[in-house]
Amino acid sequence: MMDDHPARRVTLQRHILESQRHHREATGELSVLLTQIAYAGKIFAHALGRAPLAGRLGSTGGTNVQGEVTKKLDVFGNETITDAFATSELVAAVVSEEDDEPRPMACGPGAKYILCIDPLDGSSNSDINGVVGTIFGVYQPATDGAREADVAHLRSGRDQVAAGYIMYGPSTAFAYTTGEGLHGFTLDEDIGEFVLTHPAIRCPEAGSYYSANLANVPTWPSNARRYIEHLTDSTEAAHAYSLRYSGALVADVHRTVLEGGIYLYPCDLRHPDGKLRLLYECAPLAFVVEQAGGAASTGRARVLDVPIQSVHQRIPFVIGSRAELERFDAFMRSDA
Ligand code: FBP
Repeated sequence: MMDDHPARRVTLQRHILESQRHHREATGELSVLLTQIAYAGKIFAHALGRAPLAGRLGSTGGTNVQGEVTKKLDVFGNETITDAFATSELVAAVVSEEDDEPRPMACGPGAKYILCIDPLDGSSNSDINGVVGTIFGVYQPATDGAREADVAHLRSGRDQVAAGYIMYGPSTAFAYTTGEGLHGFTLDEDIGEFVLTHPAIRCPEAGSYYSANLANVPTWPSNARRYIEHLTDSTEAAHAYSLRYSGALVADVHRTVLEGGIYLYPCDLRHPDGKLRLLYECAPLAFVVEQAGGAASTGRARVLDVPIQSVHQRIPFVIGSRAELERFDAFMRSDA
């Protein structure tokens, strides 16, 4: 029940600063960094709402390093978030889905963070006024403290000190973790502030929704195919399941942390290593969902334990309620 006097509401900035107080060693840099991501998110939310009016729909005519058609909004989102850090001295480099290589940021010695972003998640939804999102992971690789952080020192998703997503839907949602639970905010456009609406989100232990591109099932590994057959076989499944697949990972994960269930993108014939990217899609969402009591797996390993080998590395990705993940992993271990 929200207290109606706006002054009493907990804004994102206040929430970040209050959690900073729990850390004597904190310098405030991470707090400013998170606030800066939220600021860029507000700018992007506004631009998304006006995109059809501002001629920002459609593609640029080019492709990105992934070989995907680049949308004008991919570029705008990427520039908006990267520009927010260009002169901040907070971030040594930005790794983005839209850039071939990490972008070094102007920074002084000791910039200890690497920001990894998927500026426009669900880009296939962007021209049809569908839900899209932004995903971010803040990594603090081991450094000797003298030099700034180096992408080459990133080891795994465990190097993250913060992660989250912004979902641009009927309302704009911001969810983040710094390792002290998952907290959700809603943009109050009247006052231009993200306000706490979903404190300490807990992902239900099990759920009735599953999300997957079923068109790929015929070329999934046989165990994963067996798992989906099990889910959709009412005589076998623990309970009835319904399919929900929005085309935007952020939206499917947001529903899953709030209502339970499972999202799957295993490897398949077109994506032999999986489709989704470890550094700026899978590892940030794995950190987020684990902080809400859920889990994330490749089918063989916990996503946060996967060693980082390249900035655009892809992995098979399954995420959601703990009981659903345990069941999926059991199928992947079994001799189907
Ligand atoms: P983008 O970041 O390029 O949008 O790619 C990720 C994504 O669009 C996810 O949001 C979504 O769940 C999935 O890929 C959809 O893939 P497919 O079209 O193969 O089902």
